Amino acid sequence: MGMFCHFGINTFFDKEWSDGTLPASGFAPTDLDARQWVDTAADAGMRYVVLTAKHHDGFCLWPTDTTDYSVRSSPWRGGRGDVVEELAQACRDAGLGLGLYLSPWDRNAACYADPAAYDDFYVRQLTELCTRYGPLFEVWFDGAGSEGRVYDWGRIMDVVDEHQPDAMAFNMGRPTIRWVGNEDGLAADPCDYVVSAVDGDTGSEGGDRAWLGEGRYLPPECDVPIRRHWFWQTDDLATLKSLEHLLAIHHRSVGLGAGLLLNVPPDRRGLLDDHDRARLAEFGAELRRRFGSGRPGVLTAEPDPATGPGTPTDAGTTVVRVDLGARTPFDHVVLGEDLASGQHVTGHEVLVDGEVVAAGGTIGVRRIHAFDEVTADRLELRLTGAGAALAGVTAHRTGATRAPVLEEQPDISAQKVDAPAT
Ligand code: FUL
Repeated sequence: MGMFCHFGINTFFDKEWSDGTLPASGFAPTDLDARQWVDTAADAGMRYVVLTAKHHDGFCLWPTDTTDYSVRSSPWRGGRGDVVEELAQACRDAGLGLGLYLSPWDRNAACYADPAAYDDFYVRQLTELCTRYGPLFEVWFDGAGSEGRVYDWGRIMDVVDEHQPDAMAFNMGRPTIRWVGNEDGLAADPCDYVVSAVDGDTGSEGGDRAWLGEGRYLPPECDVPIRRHWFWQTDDLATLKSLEHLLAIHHRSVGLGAGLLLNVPPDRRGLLDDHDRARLAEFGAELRRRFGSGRPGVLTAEPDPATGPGTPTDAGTTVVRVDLGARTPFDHVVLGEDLASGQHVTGHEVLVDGEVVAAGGTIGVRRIHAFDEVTADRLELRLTGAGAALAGVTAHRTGATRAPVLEEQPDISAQKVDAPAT
Protein backbone atom coordinates (compact mmCIF):
# COMPACT_ATOMS: atom_id res chain seq x y z
CA MET A 1 0.00 0.00 0.00
CA GLY A 2 1.30 3.43 -0.91
CA MET A 3 0.20 7.04 -0.75
CA PHE A 4 -0.14 9.09 -3.93
CA CYS A 5 0.32 12.87 -3.63
CA HIS A 6 -1.04 15.00 -6.45
CA PHE A 7 0.41 18.43 -5.80
CA GLY A 8 1.48 21.24 -8.11
CA ILE A 9 0.33 24.38 -9.85
CA ASN A 10 -3.24 23.00 -10.11
CA THR A 11 -3.51 22.96 -6.32
CA PHE A 12 -3.53 26.76 -6.29
CA PHE A 13 -6.11 27.28 -9.04
CA ASP A 14 -8.83 24.71 -8.30
CA LYS A 15 -7.83 22.66 -11.34
CA GLU A 16 -7.43 18.97 -12.11
CA TRP A 17 -5.85 19.50 -15.50
CA SER A 18 -4.45 22.86 -16.55
CA ASP A 19 -3.04 23.73 -19.94
CA GLY A 20 0.46 24.85 -19.05
CA THR A 21 -0.31 28.57 -18.88
CA LEU A 22 -1.04 29.04 -15.17
CA PRO A 23 1.64 31.37 -13.77
CA ALA A 24 4.44 29.75 -11.80
CA SER A 25 4.11 32.69 -9.41
CA GLY A 26 0.88 31.09 -8.20
CA PHE A 27 2.74 28.17 -6.63
CA ALA A 28 2.94 29.48 -3.08
CA PRO A 29 2.45 26.91 -0.33
CA THR A 30 2.56 28.75 2.99
CA ASP A 31 3.66 25.94 5.24
CA LEU A 32 4.96 23.01 3.23
CA ASP A 33 6.18 20.12 5.34
CA ALA A 34 6.78 16.84 3.52
CA ARG A 35 7.48 15.13 6.84
CA GLN A 36 3.82 15.62 7.71
CA TRP A 37 2.84 13.80 4.49
CA VAL A 38 5.23 10.96 5.15
CA ASP A 39 4.39 10.58 8.83
CA THR A 40 0.70 10.46 7.96
CA ALA A 41 1.37 7.82 5.31
CA ALA A 42 3.52 5.72 7.63
CA ASP A 43 0.91 5.87 10.42
CA ALA A 44 -1.69 4.54 8.00
CA GLY A 45 0.54 1.60 7.08
CA MET A 46 1.75 2.93 3.72
CA ARG A 47 5.16 1.71 2.57
CA TYR A 48 5.86 4.35 -0.09
CA VAL A 49 4.80 7.77 -1.38
CA VAL A 50 4.44 8.75 -5.05
CA LEU A 51 4.58 12.46 -5.89
CA THR A 52 3.51 14.18 -9.13
CA ALA A 53 6.93 15.65 -9.86
CA LYS A 54 5.36 16.87 -13.12
CA HIS A 55 1.70 16.62 -14.09
CA HIS A 56 0.28 17.22 -17.56
CA ASP A 57 0.62 21.02 -17.19
CA GLY A 58 4.41 20.67 -17.26
CA PHE A 59 5.06 22.49 -13.96
CA CYS A 60 8.04 20.86 -12.26
CA LEU A 61 8.24 20.49 -8.48
CA TRP A 62 12.01 20.32 -8.62
CA PRO A 63 14.45 22.98 -9.89
CA THR A 64 14.98 21.36 -13.25
CA ASP A 65 17.48 22.67 -15.77
CA THR A 66 15.12 21.79 -18.61
CA THR A 67 12.45 24.51 -18.26
CA ASP A 68 11.66 27.70 -16.36
CA TYR A 69 8.21 26.37 -15.57
CA SER A 70 9.15 25.06 -12.14
CA VAL A 71 9.41 25.86 -8.44
CA ARG A 72 12.45 27.95 -9.34
CA SER A 73 10.13 30.56 -10.88
CA SER A 74 7.78 30.54 -7.89
CA PRO A 75 7.87 32.61 -4.71
CA TRP A 76 8.05 29.45 -2.57
CA ARG A 77 11.30 29.37 -0.53
CA GLY A 78 12.41 32.40 -2.57
CA GLY A 79 12.67 30.23 -5.70
CA ARG A 80 15.26 28.00 -4.03
CA GLY A 81 12.92 25.22 -2.94
CA ASP A 82 12.77 21.62 -4.14
CA VAL A 83 9.63 19.67 -3.22
CA VAL A 84 11.07 16.41 -4.56
CA GLU A 85 14.17 16.78 -2.37
CA GLU A 86 12.12 17.59 0.72
CA LEU A 87 9.95 14.54 0.14
CA ALA A 88 12.96 12.34 -0.64
CA GLN A 89 14.58 13.38 2.63
CA ALA A 90 11.39 12.78 4.62
CA CYS A 91 10.97 9.33 3.03
CA ARG A 92 14.58 8.43 3.79
CA ASP A 93 14.17 9.52 7.42
CA ALA A 94 10.99 7.49 7.84
CA GLY A 95 12.18 4.44 5.87
CA LEU A 96 9.48 4.78 3.18
CA GLY A 97 10.02 4.33 -0.54
CA LEU A 98 9.88 7.31 -2.89
CA GLY A 99 8.01 7.18 -6.18
CA LEU A 100 7.89 9.91 -8.82
CA TYR A 101 5.23 10.60 -11.43
CA LEU A 102 6.56 12.28 -14.55
CA SER A 103 3.77 12.91 -17.04
CA PRO A 104 4.81 12.18 -20.62
CA TRP A 105 2.09 14.56 -21.87
CA ASP A 106 3.41 18.09 -21.31
CA ARG A 107 1.17 21.04 -22.15
CA ASN A 108 3.79 23.70 -21.38
CA ALA A 109 6.92 22.52 -23.17
CA ALA A 110 7.11 24.18 -26.59
CA CYS A 111 9.11 21.22 -27.86
CA TYR A 112 6.22 18.83 -27.21
CA ALA A 113 5.16 19.45 -30.81
CA ASP A 114 8.45 17.96 -32.02
CA PRO A 115 8.57 14.30 -30.91
CA ALA A 116 12.35 13.88 -31.22
CA ALA A 117 13.11 17.14 -29.38
CA TYR A 118 10.60 16.27 -26.69
CA ASP A 119 12.06 12.79 -26.20
CA ASP A 120 15.40 14.51 -25.50
CA PHE A 121 13.73 16.90 -23.09
CA TYR A 122 11.85 14.10 -21.31
CA VAL A 123 14.97 11.95 -21.06
CA ARG A 124 16.78 14.90 -19.44
CA GLN A 125 13.98 15.41 -16.94
CA LEU A 126 13.85 11.73 -16.09
CA THR A 127 17.62 11.62 -15.74
CA GLU A 128 17.49 14.48 -13.24
CA LEU A 129 14.85 12.65 -11.22
CA CYS A 130 16.69 9.33 -11.42
CA THR A 131 20.07 10.74 -10.37
CA ARG A 132 19.42 13.49 -7.82
CA TYR A 133 17.21 11.95 -5.17
CA GLY A 134 18.64 8.57 -4.23
CA PRO A 135 16.92 5.25 -4.77
CA LEU A 136 13.46 5.38 -6.30
CA PHE A 137 10.84 2.80 -5.41
CA GLU A 138 8.67 3.53 -8.43
CA VAL A 139 8.48 5.65 -11.56
CA TRP A 140 4.90 6.43 -12.55
CA PHE A 141 4.05 6.96 -16.23
CA ASP A 142 0.56 8.25 -16.87
CA GLY A 143 -0.93 7.64 -20.29
CA ALA A 144 -3.56 10.42 -20.19
CA GLY A 145 -3.26 12.87 -23.06
CA SER A 146 -0.72 10.68 -24.85
CA GLU A 147 -3.21 8.70 -26.90
CA GLY A 148 -1.75 8.17 -30.36
CA ARG A 149 1.61 9.69 -29.44
CA VAL A 150 4.71 7.54 -29.86
CA TYR A 151 7.52 8.25 -27.42
CA ASP A 152 10.97 6.73 -27.64
CA TRP A 153 10.31 4.36 -24.76
CA GLY A 154 13.45 2.38 -25.48
CA ARG A 155 15.59 5.43 -24.66
CA ILE A 156 13.37 6.53 -21.82
CA MET A 157 13.49 3.18 -20.09
CA ASP A 158 17.24 2.94 -20.56
CA VAL A 159 17.46 5.87 -18.13
CA VAL A 160 15.51 3.92 -15.53
CA ASP A 161 17.50 0.73 -16.15
CA GLU A 162 20.80 2.57 -15.85
CA HIS A 163 20.10 4.67 -12.77
CA GLN A 164 17.17 3.03 -10.99
CA PRO A 165 17.18 -0.65 -11.94
CA ASP A 166 15.23 -1.61 -8.82
CA ALA A 167 12.41 0.87 -9.32
CA MET A 168 9.01 -0.45 -10.29
CA ALA A 169 7.79 1.06 -13.56
CA PHE A 170 4.09 1.78 -13.76
CA ASN A 171 2.03 1.29 -16.84
CA MET A 172 4.13 2.50 -19.79
CA GLY A 173 7.47 1.89 -21.42
CA ARG A 174 8.76 -1.41 -20.05
CA PRO A 175 6.40 -1.65 -17.10
CA THR A 176 6.84 -3.99 -14.16
CA ILE A 177 3.40 -3.21 -12.75
CA ARG A 178 0.20 -2.35 -14.55
CA TRP A 179 -2.79 -0.08 -14.26
CA VAL A 180 -5.81 -2.01 -13.07
CA GLY A 181 -8.01 -0.35 -15.71
CA ASN A 182 -10.07 1.96 -13.47
CA GLU A 183 -9.46 4.86 -11.08
CA ASP A 184 -11.71 3.45 -8.37
CA GLY A 185 -8.97 1.41 -6.74
CA LEU A 186 -10.65 -1.89 -7.60
CA ALA A 187 -9.13 -5.12 -8.81
CA ALA A 188 -11.26 -8.18 -9.60
CA ASP A 189 -11.04 -11.93 -9.17
CA PRO A 190 -9.15 -13.45 -10.94
CA CYS A 191 -6.33 -11.02 -10.20
CA ASP A 192 -3.77 -12.47 -12.59
CA TYR A 193 -0.14 -11.43 -12.28
CA VAL A 194 0.76 -12.75 -15.73
CA VAL A 195 -1.25 -11.05 -18.43
CA SER A 196 -1.17 -10.99 -22.20
CA ALA A 197 -3.90 -8.36 -22.63
CA VAL A 198 -4.84 -5.44 -20.40
CA ASP A 199 -6.92 -2.26 -20.29
CA GLY A 200 -4.87 0.93 -20.51
CA ASP A 201 -1.43 1.68 -21.82
CA THR A 202 0.62 -1.16 -20.46
CA GLY A 203 3.24 -2.48 -22.80
CA SER A 204 3.23 0.63 -24.92
CA GLU A 205 6.63 0.02 -26.42
CA GLY A 206 5.94 2.39 -29.27
CA GLY A 207 2.26 1.90 -28.50
CA ASP A 208 2.47 -1.76 -29.47
CA ARG A 209 0.39 -4.08 -27.33
CA ALA A 210 2.05 -7.04 -29.01
CA TRP A 211 4.82 -6.34 -26.50
CA LEU A 212 2.75 -8.36 -24.05
CA GLY A 213 3.25 -11.39 -26.28
CA GLU A 214 2.59 -14.66 -24.55
CA GLY A 215 2.33 -13.00 -21.18
CA ARG A 216 4.19 -10.71 -18.80
CA TYR A 217 4.46 -10.73 -15.03
CA LEU A 218 2.66 -7.45 -14.29
CA PRO A 219 0.80 -7.30 -10.98
CA PRO A 220 -1.72 -4.44 -10.82
CA GLU A 221 -1.41 -1.31 -8.72
CA CYS A 222 -4.86 0.15 -8.00
CA ASP A 223 -4.87 3.96 -7.89
CA VAL A 224 -7.74 5.97 -6.42
CA PRO A 225 -8.17 9.44 -4.90
CA ILE A 226 -9.40 9.81 -1.32
CA ARG A 227 -11.68 12.63 -2.52
CA ARG A 228 -13.44 13.06 -5.84
CA HIS A 229 -10.43 14.80 -7.43
CA TRP A 230 -6.73 14.02 -7.51
CA PHE A 231 -5.56 17.55 -6.67
CA TRP A 232 -6.77 19.30 -3.53
CA GLN A 233 -9.80 21.46 -4.32
CA THR A 234 -11.46 24.15 -2.23
CA ASP A 235 -14.92 22.57 -2.68
CA ASP A 236 -14.18 18.87 -2.36
CA LEU A 237 -14.50 18.10 1.31
CA ALA A 238 -17.98 16.59 1.02
CA THR A 239 -16.53 13.97 -1.33
CA LEU A 240 -14.01 12.62 1.18
CA LYS A 241 -14.46 8.85 1.06
CA SER A 242 -15.97 7.19 4.11
CA LEU A 243 -14.11 4.70 6.26
CA GLU A 244 -16.41 1.94 5.01
CA HIS A 245 -15.65 2.83 1.40
CA LEU A 246 -11.90 2.88 2.03
CA LEU A 247 -12.14 -0.51 3.71
CA ALA A 248 -14.11 -1.78 0.71
CA ILE A 249 -11.38 -0.50 -1.64
CA HIS A 250 -8.79 -2.22 0.52
CA HIS A 251 -10.76 -5.46 0.37
CA ARG A 252 -11.03 -5.21 -3.43
CA SER A 253 -7.36 -4.32 -4.01
CA VAL A 254 -4.97 -5.48 -1.28
CA GLY A 255 -7.51 -8.14 -0.34
CA LEU A 256 -7.36 -9.53 -3.88
CA GLY A 257 -3.57 -9.58 -4.08
CA ALA A 258 -3.13 -6.22 -5.86
CA GLY A 259 -1.27 -3.11 -4.72
CA LEU A 260 -3.17 -0.01 -3.57
CA LEU A 261 -2.01 3.56 -4.23
CA LEU A 262 -4.35 5.92 -2.37
CA ASN A 263 -4.12 9.58 -3.32
CA VAL A 264 -4.13 12.09 -0.46
CA PRO A 265 -3.44 15.56 -1.87
CA PRO A 266 -1.50 18.28 -0.06
CA ASP A 267 -3.45 21.55 0.17
CA ARG A 268 -2.41 25.17 -0.42
CA ARG A 269 -0.48 25.20 2.82
CA GLY A 270 1.60 22.30 1.48
CA LEU A 271 0.14 20.08 4.19
CA LEU A 272 -2.32 17.22 4.07
CA ASP A 273 -5.79 18.42 4.97
CA ASP A 274 -6.74 17.69 8.58
CA HIS A 275 -9.96 15.94 7.54
CA ASP A 276 -8.09 13.61 5.21
CA ARG A 277 -5.49 12.91 7.87
CA ALA A 278 -8.16 12.01 10.38
CA ARG A 279 -9.82 9.67 7.87
CA LEU A 280 -6.50 8.04 7.01
CA ALA A 281 -5.69 7.60 10.67
CA GLU A 282 -9.06 5.86 11.17
CA PHE A 283 -8.41 3.69 8.12
CA GLY A 284 -4.95 2.67 9.32
CA ALA A 285 -6.20 2.00 12.85
CA GLU A 286 -9.08 -0.14 11.58
CA LEU A 287 -6.76 -2.17 9.34
CA ARG A 288 -4.43 -2.74 12.28
CA ARG A 289 -7.34 -3.71 14.51
CA ARG A 290 -8.69 -6.15 11.92
CA PHE A 291 -5.52 -7.62 10.51
CA GLY A 292 -2.61 -6.43 12.67
CA SER A 293 -2.49 -9.59 14.71
CA GLY A 294 -4.13 -12.82 13.79
CA ARG A 295 -3.66 -16.45 14.64
CA PRO A 296 -1.21 -18.00 12.19
CA GLY A 297 -1.86 -21.58 11.19
CA VAL A 298 0.64 -24.38 10.71
CA LEU A 299 0.22 -25.72 7.19
CA THR A 300 0.40 -29.27 5.89
CA ALA A 301 -0.21 -29.79 2.20
CA GLU A 302 -1.09 -33.00 0.43
CA PRO A 303 -2.70 -33.97 -2.86
CA ASP A 304 -6.44 -34.47 -2.69
CA PRO A 305 -6.99 -38.25 -2.38
CA ALA A 306 -10.07 -37.91 -4.58
CA THR A 307 -8.34 -36.25 -7.53
CA GLY A 308 -4.74 -37.32 -7.09
CA PRO A 309 -1.64 -35.17 -7.20
CA GLY A 310 -1.47 -32.09 -9.36
CA THR A 311 1.10 -32.43 -12.11
CA PRO A 312 2.38 -29.75 -14.46
CA THR A 313 -0.21 -30.84 -16.99
CA ASP A 314 -3.02 -31.68 -14.62
CA ALA A 315 -4.38 -28.87 -12.47
CA GLY A 316 -5.47 -31.32 -9.75
CA THR A 317 -6.49 -30.22 -6.29
CA THR A 318 -4.18 -29.69 -3.37
CA VAL A 319 -5.53 -29.91 0.15
CA VAL A 320 -3.84 -27.73 2.75
CA ARG A 321 -4.64 -28.48 6.38
CA VAL A 322 -4.27 -25.51 8.67
CA ASP A 323 -3.74 -26.14 12.37
CA LEU A 324 -4.56 -23.11 14.51
CA GLY A 325 -3.20 -24.72 17.68
CA ALA A 326 -6.26 -23.99 19.80
CA ARG A 327 -9.98 -23.42 19.39
CA THR A 328 -10.23 -19.96 17.88
CA PRO A 329 -13.19 -17.77 17.00
CA PHE A 330 -12.69 -16.03 13.62
CA ASP A 331 -14.61 -14.27 10.88
CA HIS A 332 -11.80 -13.51 8.41
CA VAL A 333 -8.92 -15.41 6.92
CA VAL A 334 -5.93 -13.87 5.21
CA LEU A 335 -4.33 -16.25 2.74
CA GLY A 336 -0.94 -15.86 1.11
CA GLU A 337 0.23 -17.88 -1.88
CA ASP A 338 3.75 -19.25 -2.18
CA LEU A 339 4.90 -17.21 -5.18
CA ALA A 340 8.48 -18.47 -5.30
CA SER A 341 7.84 -20.09 -8.67
CA GLY A 342 5.08 -17.74 -9.79
CA GLN A 343 1.32 -17.55 -9.33
CA HIS A 344 -0.38 -20.93 -9.60
CA VAL A 345 -3.63 -20.92 -7.64
CA THR A 346 -6.58 -20.50 -9.98
CA GLY A 347 -9.31 -21.49 -7.55
CA HIS A 348 -9.70 -22.14 -3.83
CA GLU A 349 -12.18 -23.01 -1.11
CA VAL A 350 -11.89 -22.43 2.63
CA LEU A 351 -13.56 -25.16 4.71
CA VAL A 352 -14.33 -25.29 8.41
CA ASP A 353 -15.77 -28.54 9.81
CA GLY A 354 -16.27 -29.71 6.23
CA GLU A 355 -18.37 -26.65 5.29
CA VAL A 356 -17.22 -24.16 2.66
CA VAL A 357 -17.14 -20.74 4.37
CA ALA A 358 -15.43 -18.84 1.54
CA ALA A 359 -14.28 -19.47 -2.02
CA GLY A 360 -12.62 -17.62 -4.86
CA GLY A 361 -10.21 -17.73 -7.77
CA THR A 362 -6.68 -16.37 -7.48
CA ILE A 363 -4.85 -15.75 -4.17
CA GLY A 364 -1.54 -14.10 -5.01
CA VAL A 365 0.42 -12.25 -2.38
CA ARG A 366 -2.69 -11.85 -0.25
CA ARG A 367 -6.35 -12.83 -0.30
CA ILE A 368 -8.82 -11.74 2.35
CA HIS A 369 -12.15 -13.47 3.01
CA ALA A 370 -14.95 -12.46 5.38
CA PHE A 371 -17.70 -14.81 6.65
CA ASP A 372 -19.95 -15.47 9.63
CA GLU A 373 -17.95 -16.14 12.76
CA VAL A 374 -16.89 -19.73 13.33
CA THR A 375 -14.93 -21.34 16.15
CA ALA A 376 -12.46 -24.07 15.27
CA ASP A 377 -8.93 -25.28 15.90
CA ARG A 378 -8.32 -26.14 12.27
CA LEU A 379 -9.43 -25.35 8.77
CA GLU A 380 -8.78 -26.70 5.34
CA LEU A 381 -7.96 -25.09 2.03
CA ARG A 382 -8.65 -26.79 -1.29
CA LEU A 383 -6.53 -25.29 -4.04
CA THR A 384 -6.90 -25.68 -7.79
CA GLY A 385 -3.96 -25.06 -10.12
CA ALA A 386 -0.86 -27.04 -11.02
CA GLY A 387 1.91 -26.28 -8.54
CA ALA A 388 -0.49 -24.45 -6.19
CA ALA A 389 0.98 -23.87 -2.72
CA LEU A 390 0.37 -21.53 0.20
CA ALA A 391 2.86 -19.44 2.12
CA GLY A 392 0.60 -18.62 5.05
CA VAL A 393 -2.88 -18.53 6.53
CA THR A 394 -3.98 -16.38 9.45
CA ALA A 395 -7.36 -16.33 11.16
CA HIS A 396 -8.80 -13.05 12.46
CA ARG A 397 -11.74 -12.13 14.63
CA THR A 398 -12.68 -8.64 13.48
CA GLY A 399 -16.35 -8.39 14.45
CA ALA A 400 -17.21 -7.79 10.79
CA THR A 401 -18.78 -10.79 9.12
CA ARG A 402 -19.12 -9.50 5.58
CA ALA A 403 -16.95 -7.68 3.08
CA PRO A 404 -17.14 -3.87 3.45
CA VAL A 405 -19.50 -2.24 0.99
CA LEU A 406 -18.61 0.21 -1.79
CA GLU A 407 -20.64 3.42 -1.89
CA GLU A 408 -21.65 5.49 -4.91
CA GLN A 409 -18.99 8.11 -5.75
CA PRO A 410 -19.29 11.42 -7.64
CA ASP A 411 -17.52 11.92 -10.97
CA ILE A 412 -14.70 14.38 -11.61
CA SER A 413 -16.13 17.84 -12.37
CA ALA A 414 -15.65 18.90 -15.99
CA GLN A 415 -15.07 22.51 -14.85
CA LYS A 416 -11.82 21.46 -13.24
CA VAL A 417 -10.40 19.98 -16.41
CA ASP A 418 -9.01 22.28 -19.09
CA ALA A 419 -9.62 19.92 -21.96
CA PRO A 420 -7.09 19.91 -24.79
CA ALA A 421 -8.16 21.48 -28.09
CA THR A 422 -9.45 18.82 -30.41
C1 FUL B 1 -4.90 10.26 -14.86
C2 FUL B 1 -4.59 11.75 -14.89
O1 FUL B 1 -5.12 12.38 -16.02
C3 FUL B 1 -5.16 12.31 -13.62
O2 FUL B 1 -5.04 13.70 -13.56
C4 FUL B 1 -4.39 11.65 -12.48
O3 FUL B 1 -3.04 12.04 -12.53
C5 FUL B 1 -4.54 10.14 -12.56
C6 FUL B 1 -3.70 9.40 -11.55
O4 FUL B 1 -4.19 9.67 -13.82
O5 FUL B 1 -4.64 9.62 -16.04
